[in-house]
Amino acid sequence: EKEPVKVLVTGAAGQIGYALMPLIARGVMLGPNQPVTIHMLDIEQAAEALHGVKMELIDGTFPLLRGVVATTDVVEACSDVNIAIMLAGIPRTEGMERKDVMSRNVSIYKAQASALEQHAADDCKVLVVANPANTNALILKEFAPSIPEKNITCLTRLDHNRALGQIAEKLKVQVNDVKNIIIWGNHSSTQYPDVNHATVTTSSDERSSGERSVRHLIADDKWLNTEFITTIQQRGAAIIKARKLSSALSAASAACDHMRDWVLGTPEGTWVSMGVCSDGSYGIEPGLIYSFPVTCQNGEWSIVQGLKIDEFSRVKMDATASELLEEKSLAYSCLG
Ligand code: NAX
Repeated sequence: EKEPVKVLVTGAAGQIGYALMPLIARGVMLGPNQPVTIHMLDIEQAAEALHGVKMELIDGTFPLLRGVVATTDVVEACSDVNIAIMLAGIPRTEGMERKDVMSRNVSIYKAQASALEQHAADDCKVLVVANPANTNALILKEFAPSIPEKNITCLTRLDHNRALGQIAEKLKVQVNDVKNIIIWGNHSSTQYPDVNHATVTTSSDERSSGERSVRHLIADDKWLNTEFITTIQQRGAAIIKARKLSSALSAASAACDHMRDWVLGTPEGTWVSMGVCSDGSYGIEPGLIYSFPVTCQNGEWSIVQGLKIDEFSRVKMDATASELLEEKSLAYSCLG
């Protein structure tokens, strides 16, 4: 039998953690034949709640779940983990300045960078979900220089999935038949959801089956260039408005999709969006954590090359890159 994979979930007593851990324990993230051990980390004030979640995981009698560690000790939490899902964060509450939110969050990532660097397994793959996701991942990368850059990513798969969902709804097709959307840039309202290369698999009884471009099928350029983009950019806010809580089940599901594709590979001919360290592709400043279209194979992602970028896209890709540069300098000024 396979050795269990150790998965760290930080901020595990929170909302996303509650939706995510049963998926991990059921094999949704790493496959139905892969045993797992879950390391849950949260802060002292959440210790009791964290213990409650541990009790529920035991009560879930998940066949793949070989152990649960619930701790407030970051060293114990990070020890030998192969995968780290970083949900820990402090939400922005009323009256809090953007700088305060940034400061409190990036400090967490600076501290946890060292713990991961010293105690995680050498090949540990890191997914930062907590906001500001790209900038938290950037700080983690910069303060954990011995972790290979390629092992540090942030979540934009939720935005990617939201975009697939909107196109499927518009065309009344199955979401599974839509692919190759791209989320460029920051997981924020400046992100650019790009459908220029997206396709829909069409199959019918009349011997005609194949891939048609989304631009061709949705002839309404105005909708694609305005309403579609803002719907995706504002989807998180729309969910908060409706639920009075931020996205959790969809975020947990997207985190599983991100890790599964990274570890087990993307299907032939399909790419996904991941926030990864820029190598300068598409003119994006090297070193920024920016969301690109990627394919994954043998546990490694690579940025899809050679896509044609029109003027409309260029402007939007640069705007979200500028925001990330500004966040980076704000983060450094907070860390002093
Ligand atoms: P919650 O506030 O429910 O949970 C966060 C948890 O982190 C809390 O239990 C808190 O005690 C814990 N925590 C705080 N500081 C910690 C520390 N230093 N060490 C360990 N644990 C610590 O938030 P939740 O709704 O679960 O969201 C988690 C994060 O994901 C938030 O930052 C949120 O903004 C972000 N999101 C990111 C998304 C993405 O697509 N990238 C989408 C969903 C979500 O909004």
